[in-house]
Amino acid sequence: MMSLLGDYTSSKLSVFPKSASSFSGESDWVFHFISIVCVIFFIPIAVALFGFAWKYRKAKGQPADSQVDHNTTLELVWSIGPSFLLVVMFYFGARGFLDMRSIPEGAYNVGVDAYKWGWGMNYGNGVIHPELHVVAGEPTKLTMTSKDVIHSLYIPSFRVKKDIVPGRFNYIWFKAMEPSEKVMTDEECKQLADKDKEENLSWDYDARQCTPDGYNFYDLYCAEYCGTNHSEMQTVVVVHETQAELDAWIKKYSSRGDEPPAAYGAKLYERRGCKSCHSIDGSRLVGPSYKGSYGTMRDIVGGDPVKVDENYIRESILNPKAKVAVEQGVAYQPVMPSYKGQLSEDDIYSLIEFIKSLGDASAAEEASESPAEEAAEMAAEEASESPAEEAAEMAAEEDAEAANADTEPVSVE
Ligand code: HEC
Ligand SMILES: [Cu+2]
Repeated sequence: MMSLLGDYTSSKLSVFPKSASSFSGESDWVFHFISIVCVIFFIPIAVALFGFAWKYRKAKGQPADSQVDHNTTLELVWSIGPSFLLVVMFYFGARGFLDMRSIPEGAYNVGVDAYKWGWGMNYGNGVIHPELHVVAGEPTKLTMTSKDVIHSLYIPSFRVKKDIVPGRFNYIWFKAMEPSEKVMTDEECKQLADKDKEENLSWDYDARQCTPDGYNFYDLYCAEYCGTNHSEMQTVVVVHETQAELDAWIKKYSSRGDEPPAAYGAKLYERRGCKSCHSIDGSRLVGPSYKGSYGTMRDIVGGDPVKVDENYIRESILNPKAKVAVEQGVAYQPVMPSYKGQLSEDDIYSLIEFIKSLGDASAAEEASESPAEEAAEMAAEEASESPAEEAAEMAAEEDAEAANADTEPVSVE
């Protein structure tokens, strides 16, 4: 898990992180203007308050009498004078606000899925990654929704923040001005990543101050500080110099390529947030550990135990509420979000292979089955399902989901 602060402040005098979007100039200016006006008024008012209290105090025991008097000129001056200042504040505040609210046509769109406890940035074509990658000088629009509770996306350097509410889309836009620098070569990154792999660690953004692709970055936080781990929902924004560079980055993550499925599954496990709820060392987190689970019998709520096999894992990923796991007599909270439409069949296959690679209780009995036989079996299974059947199934599932959504209150955990 990343910990705090990659952003450097713009200067030793400033408390703000570096200003890096088209909003930050005006936002900082208005903030400083209002703060300075407040201080300019506060000091003389406070001095006069204490001064007069001292000057007109009475000795102990003397009865109080009213000093109220009226001076029309004075009252007009101190009412109308400051109201001009308020109008100036409102004008600049409203101008900045409207600018943030009017999303330019043709902005580059990235989908944002917030969940307990992480982010999935959706670049289309099944490419979903926890890091936010955008292009410098181009408007970017974020289309944001939550899978569970209310989250809040906050990019301090860009001066943008907005709540993300389950069951609806919220939008923000920004124009990043300064590209991230490539501070580590691919070679260096690879060496570090290999070392991490040996030691079973994940990439330490904070210590290295760069992403696994070698870029320095801006911080992205969840600012909904009201539940267990929102404060750990930290990720990074990388600003590419050109669209071509961004496209190349997206392509790199677009599919498994010729990587072995289990190794790719391990990456998805980190990238797609399974890691925040499932351990691979046997410890019980929000969900069951994957370690040695494959091929064992799993108790479920309101049904006979089921075998942890390909179909059960696939169903658990696409429709987690269908069978809710029980371990040592204690049922898990059914909080896993559905990944339906979010993972390709190959992704799911890779995740299954990854879970298998963490210990396979059925390895011995299945050893006799050749890979070819297995593939044939899977193809046959898929073929047997007609499109009509599938559609009916999906409709039924959606109904069930809708029913769930109705009964589940929106909680800000
Ligand atoms: C918010 C936490 C959370 C996230 C994120 C999450 N899961 Fe789960 N998962 C759970 C919980 C809780 C259960 C047990 C309850 C249930 O069966 O629905 C579960 C159950 C499972 C099971 C059944 C395991 C068993 O041994 O019975 C599988 C397989 C699984 N998840 C896979 C995944 C994969 C793959 C991902 C990432 C793509 C993922 N989960 C992401 C919480 C999560
Ligand atoms: Cu959050």
